[in-house]
Amino acid sequence: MHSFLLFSPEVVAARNAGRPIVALESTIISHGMPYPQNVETARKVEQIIRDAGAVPATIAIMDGKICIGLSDAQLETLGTAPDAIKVSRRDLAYVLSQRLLGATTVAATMICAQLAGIEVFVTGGIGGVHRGAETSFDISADLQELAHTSVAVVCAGVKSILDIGLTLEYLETHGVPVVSVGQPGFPAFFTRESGFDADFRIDGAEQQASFIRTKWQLGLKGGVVVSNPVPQGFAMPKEEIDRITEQALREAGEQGVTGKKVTPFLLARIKELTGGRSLATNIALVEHNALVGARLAVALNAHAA
Ligand code: PSU
Ligand code: MN
Repeated sequence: MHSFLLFSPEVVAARNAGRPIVALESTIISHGMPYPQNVETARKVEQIIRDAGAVPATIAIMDGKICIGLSDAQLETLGTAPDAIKVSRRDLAYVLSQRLLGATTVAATMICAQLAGIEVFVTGGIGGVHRGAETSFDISADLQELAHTSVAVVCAGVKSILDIGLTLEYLETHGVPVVSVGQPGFPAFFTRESGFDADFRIDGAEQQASFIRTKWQLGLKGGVVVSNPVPQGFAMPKEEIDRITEQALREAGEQGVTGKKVTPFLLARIKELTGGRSLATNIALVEHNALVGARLAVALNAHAA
């Protein structure tokens, strides 16, 4: 086993017993939600996964180790630390070797999950091609990771802070299948529809598992996006989120926000501009993704590799 990995007792027991494990990212805790809702949500999501018959493994970088599964105290540290570093593929070796506190993005969590032998990962939204990427070159490393790293990522689509059409084009170019659950449409995080269809609608966990296992058995490395819309009743009004997104994007441009700061800036501004209402949507969709991800992990575990 990789010397950088440190498994929690719960995850060690799950591995020994061959039980299904679901990875969870930590940037959503450190940079995606305010305290204390971030820590409360992290715990709730872990419990939803347990109740559905799988074992949660929240991933973060601490004390020179890739921690696979965090204690309550570690979750609290991540949720309150002002200096947690957002870690994507580029940052991983730096934060590990310098023994800094790191919260993993979708890209970094996929890398760590693969190292740990975990096939399913649950998050809120993935990164993508930013609007104006033709001049900024701002394309999330999450997409390259999906191209190369064989982990299924359950999410609620991508936010309309991004160019959703270009994000789907990019995924197609790199051979990353985009599955939708319960509807043909690819969701847009706060809203159930983006105006684009996913590639394949597959509603059942068993059928999703069969598809994903077949892809990997064919030697087709790389991820699969399993997009699950926010539950009805928790979605935000489209006009409101469109208006607020435009404002947040304008402010990011005016303030010269670039690089890895762009996504956290936009997420925080949207939360402020919705008066915190976007947070309830965010929590509801992550919880629902946890259920879908746990069921998928259970089904994949039954389809031996
Ligand atoms: N999109 C969201 N919520 C998030 C993120 C993206 O709707 O919390 C986080 C995830 O950790 C994702 C990262 O992997 O932001 C992408 O950042 P960037 O765009 O800098 O690659
Ligand atoms: Mn970026």
